Amino acid sequence: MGVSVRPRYLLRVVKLDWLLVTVGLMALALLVASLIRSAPAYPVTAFGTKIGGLRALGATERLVLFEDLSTGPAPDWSGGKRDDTQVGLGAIWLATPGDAPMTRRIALPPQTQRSIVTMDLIAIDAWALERLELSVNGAPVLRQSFSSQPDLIAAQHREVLAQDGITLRSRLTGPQELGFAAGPGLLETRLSVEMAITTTAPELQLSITPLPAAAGMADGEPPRWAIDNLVVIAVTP
Ligand SMILES: [Ca+2]
Repeated sequence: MGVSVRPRYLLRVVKLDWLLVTVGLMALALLVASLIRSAPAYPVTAFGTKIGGLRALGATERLVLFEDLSTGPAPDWSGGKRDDTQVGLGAIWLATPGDAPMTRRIALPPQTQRSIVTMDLIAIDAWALERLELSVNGAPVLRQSFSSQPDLIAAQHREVLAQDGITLRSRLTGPQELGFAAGPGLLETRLSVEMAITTTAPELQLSITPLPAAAGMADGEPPRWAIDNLVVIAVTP
């Protein structure tokens, strides 16, 4: 009896191993395929070249600023403070108070013809469609309302204000709990902005101004927000 059971058992073990090998190979093939797909050739857009999601500098491009706030001196925004108390958010530049605008002048290298600016604006905790307005050289280019309250998420609105010489695109990520207070409606939403700005001016002025909700809803305490990952690239001849 034992002799007749043993081969069947062995056969089953061999079958199981092949199944594992096959699944493993399929997983490897899928991984390789996804790696190949996510490593594009060199797409050149108004916002520069990205390779595998990372920004690559061309021969005529110079990195003016790269601020993830994890190291380096405090940036000279007109207000705010560095905050690294929230693991999920990492180091950010937190607006204080939340209803005060923040402005900054950034010197550009001589002969700059175009600058490319990327940054994240982060709406923290309780937003009820209040807005952040981004301005370049004094002209508003983008207004975005935020909320992580389930009944208001769909009403978040992006308003792009066309300005000569400025190409802009933005993307909302979240809401997602990243820090500060946790609870329903207290999640964080990240607005990633990319701008290509045609400019021969010696400096670039960026402003972020908090605005009330467009619908004129009663406002309580101004909601918290932050800036992160500011990158400025200058394009010269
Ligand atoms: Ca939160």
